[in-house]
Amino acid sequence: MEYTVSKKLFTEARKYIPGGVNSPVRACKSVGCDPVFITKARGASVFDADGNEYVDFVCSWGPMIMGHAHPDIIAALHGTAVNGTSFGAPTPTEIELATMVVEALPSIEKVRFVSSGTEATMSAVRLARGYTGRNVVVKFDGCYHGHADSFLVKAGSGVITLGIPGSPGVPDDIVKNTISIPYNNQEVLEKTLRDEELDIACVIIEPVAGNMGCVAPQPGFLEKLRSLTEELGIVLIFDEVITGFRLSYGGAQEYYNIIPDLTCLGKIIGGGLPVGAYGGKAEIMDNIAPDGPVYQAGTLSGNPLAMAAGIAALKLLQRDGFYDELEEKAGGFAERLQNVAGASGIPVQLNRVGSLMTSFFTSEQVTDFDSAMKADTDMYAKHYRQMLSKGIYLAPSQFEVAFISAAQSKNDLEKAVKMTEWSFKNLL
Ligand code: HOZ
Repeated sequence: MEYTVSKKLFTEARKYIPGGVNSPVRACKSVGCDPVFITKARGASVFDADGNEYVDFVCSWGPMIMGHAHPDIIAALHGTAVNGTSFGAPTPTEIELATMVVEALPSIEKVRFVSSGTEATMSAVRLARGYTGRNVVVKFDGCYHGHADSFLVKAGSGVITLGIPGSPGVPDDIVKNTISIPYNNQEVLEKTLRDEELDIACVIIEPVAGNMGCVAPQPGFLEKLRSLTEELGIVLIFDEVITGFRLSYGGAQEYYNIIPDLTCLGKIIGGGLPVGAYGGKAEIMDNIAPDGPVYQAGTLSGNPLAMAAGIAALKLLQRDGFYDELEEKAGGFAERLQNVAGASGIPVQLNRVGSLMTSFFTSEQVTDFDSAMKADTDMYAKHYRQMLSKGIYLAPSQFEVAFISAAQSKNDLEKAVKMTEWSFKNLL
């Protein structure tokens, strides 16, 4: 494949944009190549500036669960845009989307829209602090909740991918209010939460970790977390930016039947447009301004284009059997990949929950940050480049997730299996 135009664009981008990108992982540093610049996407495919076509397993980091440029979402956008694109004022469509979100997510009685997942998690933590009058946030090593100050302690996604130490730029006073503990470790969890001196306001978790690669909660872990937080009056926040409307229509909380106090959602509720939301028990949500004293605001919050795309997207996800079909497709695909790995002799741990999966290049099970870090990232980098060269677009990091979408056809997945087989043969 030729990447001449993308290479030129990257040189140009680096003159004006730090690192040539607007979000670090996509610079492809950890996979040892330059990024391809995407110019178009349709269904399961993305196309780069050189005209190369790829089967897309990034899916805009999750929200393109229906594939790209779905006609219903595009029609909703056209229909809305002609009447104006931003008012900074209430609109009827935000009530419609809010109602859909409240009806879908078991934990949400009231919801506030924002413009990104980062804004959602940042605001949810502020709310939990305001509600409890306490300061400390507990998170889990390798989980990523966006780039707000409180979360950049032992964070996943680009922070692990680029091996960034600590949190330069984040004041010590903020870091000392964040405690990061191992995922899936009930003993440390209980000891930490029961420590009365810690003044814990909330625990925030990705109920399925998706930013150290895909790591499932072990049986009993989320249950333990819920019962302890309930007993101790600590606000439990589920960061469902990846899992919301993806594992099931009601997200991970419906999938595992664990109801948090607050939930954060991201771009999937905007059909891929810049949207986030946080919601939960009315008793907690009523503390947000203007009803309560906890401040949070935004001109683009509830933006009409994002609301219209979100309503169209969620309507598509309401189709009977949608999530069962996605599960079957993802399960079949994972099984094929597992067989390919087995036959190749390459050490691979394939972690999958629903339509989220990661192939870790390691012989040990991956259940937390430390075991994820044992993966051979050089091998992943080579695999990434080989797959790209054969038209398969994977996440440019070992510590992200591959997303299965409704748009990927049997042929698309078959192609990915064949190319994986070829790539594994050429890895050693
Ligand atoms: N942190 C995102 C993945 N979990 C990557 C965002 C992006 O580069 O768009």
